Amino acid sequence: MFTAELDQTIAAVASAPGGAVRGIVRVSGADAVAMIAQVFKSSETAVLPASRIAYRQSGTVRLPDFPLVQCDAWVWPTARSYTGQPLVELHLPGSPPLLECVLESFFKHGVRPARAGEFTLRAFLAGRMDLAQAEAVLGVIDADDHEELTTALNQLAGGLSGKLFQLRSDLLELLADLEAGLDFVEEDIEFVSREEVIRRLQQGIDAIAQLETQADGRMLSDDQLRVVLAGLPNVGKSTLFNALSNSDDAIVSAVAGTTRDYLSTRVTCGELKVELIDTAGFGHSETGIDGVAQQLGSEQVGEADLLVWCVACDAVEEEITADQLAVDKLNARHDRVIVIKTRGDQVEGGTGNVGSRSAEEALVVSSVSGEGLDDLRELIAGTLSGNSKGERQFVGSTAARSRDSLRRSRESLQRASEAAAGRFGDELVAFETRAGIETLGEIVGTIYTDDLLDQIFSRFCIGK
Ligand SMILES: Nc1nc2c(ncn2[C@@H]2O[C@H](COP(=O)(O)OP(=O)(O)OP(=O)(O)O)[C@@H](O)[C@H]2O)c(=O)[nH]1
Ligand SMILES: [Mg+2]
Repeated sequence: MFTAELDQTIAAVASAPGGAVRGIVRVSGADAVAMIAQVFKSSETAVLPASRIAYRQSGTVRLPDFPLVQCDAWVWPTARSYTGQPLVELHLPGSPPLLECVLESFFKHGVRPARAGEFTLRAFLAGRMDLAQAEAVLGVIDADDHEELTTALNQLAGGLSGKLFQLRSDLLELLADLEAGLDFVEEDIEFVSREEVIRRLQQGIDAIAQLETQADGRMLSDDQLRVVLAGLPNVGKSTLFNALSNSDDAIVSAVAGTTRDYLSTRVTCGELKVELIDTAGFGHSETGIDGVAQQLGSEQVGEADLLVWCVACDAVEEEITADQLAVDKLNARHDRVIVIKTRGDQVEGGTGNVGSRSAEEALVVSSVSGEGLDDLRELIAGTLSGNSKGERQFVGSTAARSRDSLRRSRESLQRASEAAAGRFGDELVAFETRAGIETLGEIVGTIYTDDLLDQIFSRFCIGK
């Protein structure tokens, strides 16, 4: 669908929708410069050499139903532009009807409306940027905090692409050595020893595994992670919910069974944004002890990415027994449960008399004094991100798309390594290595399909 239409000249409003001080109309394609002449008249007399890479001219725009409008034209007359083809931007007062009218006059002269992401798609197809960088353009536009913006800008600058490029070129070198050996198989010349092949494959596998971890971490922060506060009635879950979210949304009272439904809010734990959920105390529904089982199977518990089980430091004997029963059941169903001790200020030294096994080493927090709250945030972030610190490499969409490619590439290299270790023929080792390299190529777009391009660029807005 895409590649055939590259010779068509396209145009769109490239500035944000709605009124603004400045508005931009962008035109790209072989006829871009000629098209501008239809509406724009430069007020400058000097004739610019056609060889210029880029220039700006001030002038006016003439439109049927408008008085003359002041306008600057930014012109990239050669392939050395964002899109890799002649490109012009008209910078005008940002009035939507004016911008529409300029566009209309282009469309009348045979220019086609640009599709979502089509300017960046052209940049990719012209080799001006790779796929990971193209996605980073979207990452920059969509970033909603400083960290996301930094990640996207790094990816746009080629941080991730550079790593992948290095990885691919190391593997290509290995492949060349393997294939050279295949050519001389009769002469029994070994260009690279088996040990060396295995070592270099392992380097590749390790590098990919590292990228996979980063892509996984990135996915975690993109999908809202659900952290559920659970525990017996009256242990201080709602108070903790309020303390962590700096709010007083949840109703708190000394009467056990205060929270009947659940509440949720977004909080930041370390580097992660999570959805924090306050639930009703276990075993306090009208159904008595059956309530524990019911709540274990509840939606909130079932869909939790992490359960923070709260035990009060000042719990009494029978509460401790009930707590141990409930937490054992929970542990049997969930692999992500952390136990904490609440109401830490209620007992001397803060450690409390909680006798249950699961709480022995537990973090002590107090929503009243604020003790342990920062540690709890860190503990939540650490548990959810598998303690994978380290800088972010991926914008979310690239991470989502790359995970599968990274995994398949690593598996191919693993098979290559097993073949090398198992004294299979070099052909097989070379075959799997080549497959691994090709799969890696999907991430930067050395290899792509129209479907993949459609999927990526249709998420852009028109004009980008
Ligand atoms: N001293 C002290 N009291 C606390 C703390 N956290 C909660 N409380 C008190 O403990 C009681 C119960 O608190 P809630 O937050 O309602 O407990 P809950 O676990 O949500 O209770 P249910 O919704 O009934 O299951 C209230 O009287 C709170 O004021 C704390 O850190 N220190
Ligand atoms: Mg509550």
